[in-house]
Amino acid sequence: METRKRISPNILITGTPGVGKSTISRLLAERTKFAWREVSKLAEEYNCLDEYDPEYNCPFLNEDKLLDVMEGMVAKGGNIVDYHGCDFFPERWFDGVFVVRTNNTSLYDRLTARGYTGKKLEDNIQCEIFETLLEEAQSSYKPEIVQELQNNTEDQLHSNINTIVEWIERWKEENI
Ligand code: DAT
Repeated sequence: METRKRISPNILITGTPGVGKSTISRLLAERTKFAWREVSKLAEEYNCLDEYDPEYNCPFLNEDKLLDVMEGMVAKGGNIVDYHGCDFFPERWFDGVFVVRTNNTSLYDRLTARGYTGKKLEDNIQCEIFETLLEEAQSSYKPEIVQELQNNTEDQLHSNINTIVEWIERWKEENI
């Protein structure tokens, strides 16, 4: 089947919890008028959560059901998809994948402020140290569409928004 070209790109914002995905997605959605798709919220809203995982104190995501829900949303482009995982989305959904990164001390402070403790805190810090999401993105999407964004400071936050806005403008010049 021939896939119809999108007139606006779909963007995936991924990374360890606490790196700043929602902050970036919210500001970017305000600037671009793209739709911000918070996968965790969509999963709750559309009942895509299965039984409880006692180890992490959170429910399992029913990925197939979520993908069915999201397929229609992403079809036309102009979406910012925000999630701490990226290997289960269809590769064809995304034109640009941005992996947000934060140094250990800042991430520790942000997650502690969020109330994370013990194993949940340690696992998320390890996830960032081992570049788990970066590797997941690099193994799931073409390398030329995957970009890392350091997001430790307010200055970096604003420059990251500008980087993505400029990327969107370039994509439009090259694709429509
Ligand atoms: P995520 O959606 O990846 O879990 P978030 O957007 O909720 O992360 O951000 C976690 C916290 O960090 C939140 O209190 C906002 C803050 N934050 C995000 N980006 C930042 C930045 N560049 N500089 C300082 N604080 C930032």
